[in-house]
Amino acid sequence: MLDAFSKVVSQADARGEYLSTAQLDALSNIVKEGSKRLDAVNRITSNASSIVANAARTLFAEQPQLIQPGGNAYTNRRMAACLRDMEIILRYVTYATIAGDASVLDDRCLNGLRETYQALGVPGGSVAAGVQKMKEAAIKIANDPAGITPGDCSALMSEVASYFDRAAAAVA
Ligand code: PEB
Repeated sequence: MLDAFSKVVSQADARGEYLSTAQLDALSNIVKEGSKRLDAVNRITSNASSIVANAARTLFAEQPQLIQPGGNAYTNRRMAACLRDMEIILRYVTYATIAGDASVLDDRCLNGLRETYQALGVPGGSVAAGVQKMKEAAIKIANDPAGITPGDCSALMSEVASYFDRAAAAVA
């Protein structure tokens, strides 16, 4: 598991080089813009259960076969497993966001997930659709200008979006 800093260190060390000016500038920017990152993660984390519940509700409204007999969220056990999976994915997206690097998401959540779903018969495309719904809700909450010092969060929001997209692409 790497963060934005250890990633650069490990890349430079692999080449036996000092950090480049471009690398230092990028890290400097992460420090300078750090409060935005902390605020975004804090907002997503504090709204995690509603992000998951609303995304699941919309997913089941769009794909009602999932909650009908034979569906992958039919029975309380499968429904609980589904909500838990969405919660796990959201949690790893918040870890990647605070780390500024996708490796924690890749290594601890997405690695082998597609194969797991294939083995279980869980439709990966439906999981991906649920992840996209969480993305929309999380960005809306994190990017809300209300009650916060105004600033440009577009780069951070596209970074957050990229972690959700990465999770969706890993299972779709
Ligand atoms: C991944 N999910 C399930 C299982 C595992 C995961 C390992 C099998 C064991 C179990 O049931 O607990 N676990 C999960 C994860 C990590 C992990 C992401 C990462 C670290 O350790 N059903 C649907 C939707 C979708 C869904 C499409 C969006 O209709 C998910 C939610 N996951 C789902 C279901 C099961 C499951 C298990 C239904 C249970 C499948 C079954 O037992 O029939």
